Formats: sequence, structure tokens, C-alpha cells
Amino acid sequence: MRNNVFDRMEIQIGDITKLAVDAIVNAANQTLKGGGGVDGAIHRAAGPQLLDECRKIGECPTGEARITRGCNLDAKYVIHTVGPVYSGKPQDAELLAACYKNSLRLAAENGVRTIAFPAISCGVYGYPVNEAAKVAVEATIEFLKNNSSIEKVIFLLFSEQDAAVYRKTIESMQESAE
Ligand code: AR6
Repeated sequence: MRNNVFDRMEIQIGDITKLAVDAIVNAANQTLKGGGGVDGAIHRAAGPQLLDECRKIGECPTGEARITRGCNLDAKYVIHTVGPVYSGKPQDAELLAACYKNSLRLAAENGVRTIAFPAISCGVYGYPVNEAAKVAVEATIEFLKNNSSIEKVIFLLFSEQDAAVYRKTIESMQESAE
């Protein structure tokens, strides 16, 4: 059932650049000029046109999101969002939640029905995966409750270990929702 938000979330393990979804989300930095980690992988797979599009947009503040075409990717769009550098302060969770909500809002505005997120901020930016998973899933649930156009949100994790953390997080939220 489309209204059951838990049926609209899914966990997958792998490389986000390989996904044939309407949009993949990039864990970018404020310059939007590419970088390492998932950002580097997305730019390599999408080709130089992606950087051209990002240059036209300019900078993106932390917590906000911007959209470009997917260029050479199978995904139609790339949504670039900038996660917080982990500091251990409450502001981290607010900014990370904003990344998910702003990305989902932009996706819905552009007719996206399937979207995949990497574990934003959980690499170079140092956010502990168990804390980030809670924020990511909570923000996504909150968004999906008020939206019916997005059919599937994939949390695309790079390791089985991270996927297990997300699985537990979703399970415990589903239990407390029942
Ligand atoms: N597919 C899916 N997940 C991936 C992939 C991939 N191909 N490659 C890495 N990950 P990070 P951040 C995972 O460091 O912490 C960049 O230089 C990775 O294992 O890419 O938000 C930007 O330009 C981790 O779990 O992003 C910024 O400067 C997650 O993606 C900075 O890093 C995020 O790790 C952003 O840091």
C-alpha cells in the first residue's frame, strides 16, 4: 500500500552510480565542484557535463540541495546535497535531516518517483552511521507521510555493516509505529 511509508523504503548494498532510478543523491561539498568518496564516484560515472552543470549552479550551503541532470548515469537526475561535518552538537542532526527533506522536496517537485540516498556525511565528514541512520530514516518517514508521489526511497549503503545498522533502525521504528 502506497500510504504505508515503511513499504516505500528499501535498503540496498552497492555502488550508487549503477542504479537505474529517477534520481540519485550526491553527498557533495559546498563548492559543488566534486571531491572524493561518493561525490568523486558520481562525477566520474556521470562525465564532465555534470561538473559543467554544477558550475552553473555555484555553491550550495550545508543542509540544502540542488538538482542537475544525470548526464551519463542511468539515473535521470542527480540531487546534490551538502551534509554537515560531524561535530557532536545537536545542530548536526538538524542539518542532516534538512539534507534528506530538501532532497526529497526537490525530487518531488521534479516528478521523481524513485530515489536513492547514500549515507550522507558518514564518510569523510565523520558522522557515526548509527546516529545518521536514525536521522535519515526519521526525516524520510516524516516526508513520505505528507507525500504520495515518491514511490520508493532506497538507502544505498556501501557495506553490509552499514546496511545492518539501517535495517535495525527501520525495524525498531516500525515496531514503535505499530
Ligand atoms: N556508492 C554508495 N556509497 C558510497 C560510494 C558509492 N559509489 N562511495 C562511497 N560511498 P563520503 P561525506 C559511501 O565520504 O561523508 C567528498 O569528498 C561511503 O562509504 O563520500 O558526506 C565530498 O566532496 C560513506 O558511507 O561523503 C565532500 O567533500 C558515504 O558514501 C565530502 O566527501 C558517504 O561518504 C563529503 O563527505
